[in-house]
Amino acid sequence: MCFVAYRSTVFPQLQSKMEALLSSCKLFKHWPSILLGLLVALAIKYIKTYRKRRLRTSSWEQLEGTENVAVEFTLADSAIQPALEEKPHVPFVPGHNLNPNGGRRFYELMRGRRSVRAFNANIKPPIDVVEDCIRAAGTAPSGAHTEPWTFCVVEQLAVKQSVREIVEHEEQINYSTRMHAQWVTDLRPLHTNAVKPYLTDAPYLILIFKQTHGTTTDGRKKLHYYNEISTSIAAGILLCALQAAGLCSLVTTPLNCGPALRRLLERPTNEKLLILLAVGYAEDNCKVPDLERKGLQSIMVKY
Ligand code: IYR
Repeated sequence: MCFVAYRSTVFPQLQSKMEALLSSCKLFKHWPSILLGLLVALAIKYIKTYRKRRLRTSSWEQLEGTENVAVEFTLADSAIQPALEEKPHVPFVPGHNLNPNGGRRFYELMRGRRSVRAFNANIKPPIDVVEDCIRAAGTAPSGAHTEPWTFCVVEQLAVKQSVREIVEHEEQINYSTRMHAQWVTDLRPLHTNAVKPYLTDAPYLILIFKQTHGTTTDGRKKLHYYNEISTSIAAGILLCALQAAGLCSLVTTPLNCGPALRRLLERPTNEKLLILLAVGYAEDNCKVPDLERKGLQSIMVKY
């Protein structure tokens, strides 16, 4: 407005020309019909989308936002069957009565968990212990009980060496170009860098894959709802189980390494690497950062 007012005092002829142009403009003359047209177009679009949904013609992108696996579903409502067998529910068997000390004891156990980056390469925990921990992880809740996870346990040195090569190659690029200066600086107190001896020293590497979809018993694509959150919960339970078994671990999420590691382990394309864990015993004289954890008052809000 100010601009027009200023210009009008300077260029009165220009102002009158602009006014004539505006009053002759069809857009201004016919705005009620244009508005009506737009509303009709929007209504048609809405009806079309609604009908598409009714036919269950949807893709993973619509259902899962960022999870980029394209799976088309074109079944009419009547042909859709649940992926799980529809059976009568069974009585719930409570595991234990309330143990008032259970939470405190579990906290005492878990507060001792630290991310360990230096592993004892000479002492290997029994595989049965690792297997029990993975069994525990497999008890995690999952979207529609789809159990959308795969735990790859690597103990062969040659495979660990290949994992290390892939990760170190990418981490060189991550630290030098992909991670911004603030990120690299924030990691300085943790003493991390692109060199990862723990990938070959740790007796076990556990690569946790989320399955973006599965296959039904009759060979159809099976939707894996909330596969990332479900697999992350399973990974959390695995960390607790490893801690309970007296094992040390390191959670890593190697940036840009997923596809190469998936190919190395010959996993199918519906599996995406979520977390790589190094597992074993800490090296003698292992040091960890001097960190504090937030207290209850700053992580819990009561209503
Ligand atoms: N993935 C890199 C960098 C890294 C990132 C975060 I965030 C950490 O908490 C620790 C490390 C690495 O493993 O070195």
